[in-house]
Parts: sequence; C-alpha cells; structure tokens
Amino acid sequence: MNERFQPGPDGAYRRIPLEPHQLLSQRTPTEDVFVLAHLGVPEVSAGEWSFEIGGLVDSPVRFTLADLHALPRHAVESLHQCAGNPAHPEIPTRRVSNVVWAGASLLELLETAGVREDASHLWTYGADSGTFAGAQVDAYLKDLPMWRIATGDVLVAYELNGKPLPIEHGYPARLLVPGYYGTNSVKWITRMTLADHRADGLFTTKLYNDEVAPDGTHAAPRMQPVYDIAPESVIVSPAPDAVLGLDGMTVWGWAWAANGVSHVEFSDDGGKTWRNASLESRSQWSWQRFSSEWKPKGTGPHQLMSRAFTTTGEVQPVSGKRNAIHAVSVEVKNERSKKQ
Ligand SMILES: Nc1nc2c(c(=O)[nH]1)N[C@H]1C(S)=C(S)[C@@H](COP(=O)(O)O)O[C@H]1N2
Ligand SMILES: [Mo]
Repeated sequence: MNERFQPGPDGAYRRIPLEPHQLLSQRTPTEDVFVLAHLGVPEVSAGEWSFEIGGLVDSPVRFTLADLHALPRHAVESLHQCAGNPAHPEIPTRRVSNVVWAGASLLELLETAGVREDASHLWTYGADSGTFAGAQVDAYLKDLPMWRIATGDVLVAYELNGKPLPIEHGYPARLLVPGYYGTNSVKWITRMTLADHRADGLFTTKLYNDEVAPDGTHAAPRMQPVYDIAPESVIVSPAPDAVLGLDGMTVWGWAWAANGVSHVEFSDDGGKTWRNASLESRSQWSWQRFSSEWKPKGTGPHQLMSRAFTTTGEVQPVSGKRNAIHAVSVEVKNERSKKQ
C-alpha cells in the first residue's frame, strides 16, 4: 500500500472535490479532479505490470502498457462523477469533473481475445485490497454489461488530460466507462474476466444497487446496479451567499446525464416557477453549459435552482436522491447598498 494515500477512518481515501461554484472551466484541470479510493491507493510498477483478459473468450490475451500504447489511441471527453457514499444514495455529493481520457478501446482488446456468445458481463479487478464498511475484500471488483461495451467509447485509459494517468487516478491503466458513475471505472486494472452473470461482491451486488421505484407490476422491491448517470445540474454562478444588484446577470452552470440532457430549467423563487434556460450541445460524453439571463424583480433573499431533463422525460427530484436539485441562496440589494 502507498504511504501517501492511506484510507481514512471511514475506509476510503479521497481528495475533496471543487464546490459547484468553483467548476469554472469546461475541462477540469487534473489537480482539481476529485479522487476516490475505497481501499487506499496501491503502488503499481508499470515495468512489471500487465493484465489478462480471460474467462469466456476464445483465447486469453495479456497486455502490457507498451501493448496498449501500440494500439490506436482513442480520446474521449467525458463527464466524470462519483455516485457518493454507497450507503447513502439519497445524499447528493456533487463530486464531479469533466475531463479528457485517452487509451485503448476495450472493444478492440476484446476482439483480440474473441468473446464467446454466452458472455453477458465483463468483470474488472483492481490492484487494491483491504477493508471497507467492515468487510474484507481481496480486490476492488466491478462488472459491466456487454451491451454497454458494444455501445462504444469504453476505454482502458492510460492518459488523463493529455498526460499519463496520475497514480491516484489509476496508473498504469484504468477502465473508463463514459455515462456510467465513476464507481464502475476500475483503477489499477490487474485482470478482466468475461462471465455469463454478474460478479458477486461487495461493490457489485451488495453495495451500489438502488431500489427501483415500484411500478405496480412487481410485488418485491427491485434493485438496479448504479450504472447510468442520472440527470443532474449545478449552478456555478452566482456563488452561494453572493450579494447582487438589481441590474441583472447571467446565471450559468453545468448539466449532464448518461445520454445527454434535452433541456434545463431555472427558478429564482425556490422552485415555485420555472423557465427554460439556454443549453449548449454535448461534446462526446461531456457536461453541457446552461445559462439564463436573470434580472431580479425585487430585493431580498432569493433561492436559485436549476433542473435538468432528458429526452425520455427524466428530471431531477427536489430531494432524497443523489441527483437532487442544487439550490443557491443569494441576496439581492439595491444599487446604493451594493456600492457601500
Ligand atoms: N480499483 C479501484 N477503482 C476505483 C475505485 C476504487 O476504490 N478502487 N473507486 C471508484 C470510485 S467510487 C470512483 S468515484 C472513481 C473515482 O475516480 P478518480 O479517483 O480517478 O476520480 O474510481 C472508481 N474506481
Ligand atoms: Mo465514487
């Protein structure tokens, strides 16, 4: 285990993310990207490192870092978000970045091995082991349905923002699943296995599963893996507790969802009334900038909110979910008191 990146008292090493009002650039600089490691950060020597793709394949294949570099390099701009504490899916943590990853295409690696037809899931193991939530784990293990891999842009990434992956982000190589919550993008890959069922483990079938809202046709509560990123948005400007004048300003922020956001609404009265904000288009799997010209109607406290929608009609809930609406309280004063 790495001396510099030991897990904290709750079992995870993390670097504090930027607050929403600090997410000023379209692409998050590497030093500002949040870091999450449930079991601490392992030390992996790239010289000795390689990983094998095995299980339900025609012939297992092993890749070194040089092998990965020799394959076509794919760059993907992608929103990167932590799902938050798996024991508290109701708490929004807003650990979010937007970065450019680069590496080998997982599809191309799998073609080399030849995936058998009965394979339904890819299991990916990380080099880290230890204790989390009172349970001992031999390796960080996640699974991925084959249909997501077929959709494309899943990488075995060795670069972040044009530079080799920093140790804490998964050096020498990590999985990167655009559109899926960060938990699925296994760092410090040691092994991949094709299987015909989900991987049974702490981070696959025990933690990181959400109860699906009942639809009346199923008696028992149904669970679904924390895969797709739910629609979400944050207001970057104005910052919380800003003191503003009556002259008006541009309210702006970022919005995102697994398959992109269709529109964003803005409220200046704590969610009583909403209006459409303008929304920029998505670049690959990136977040999208939204903005709204806003001229306060009067002085006093205002609660600003934004909510993102998808084409399939999903929208951010008011509370109780990891993607709940982000609210920003500001104070509007008249020109004279503002200048004092
Ligand atoms: N091997 C391994 N991979 C991991 C984790 C981990 O603890 N071990 N944490 C996951 C979680 S919960 C998140 S949010 C992302 C964070 O990636 P980052 O630290 O590069 O931002 O890595 C994921 N991959
Ligand atoms: Mo996470």
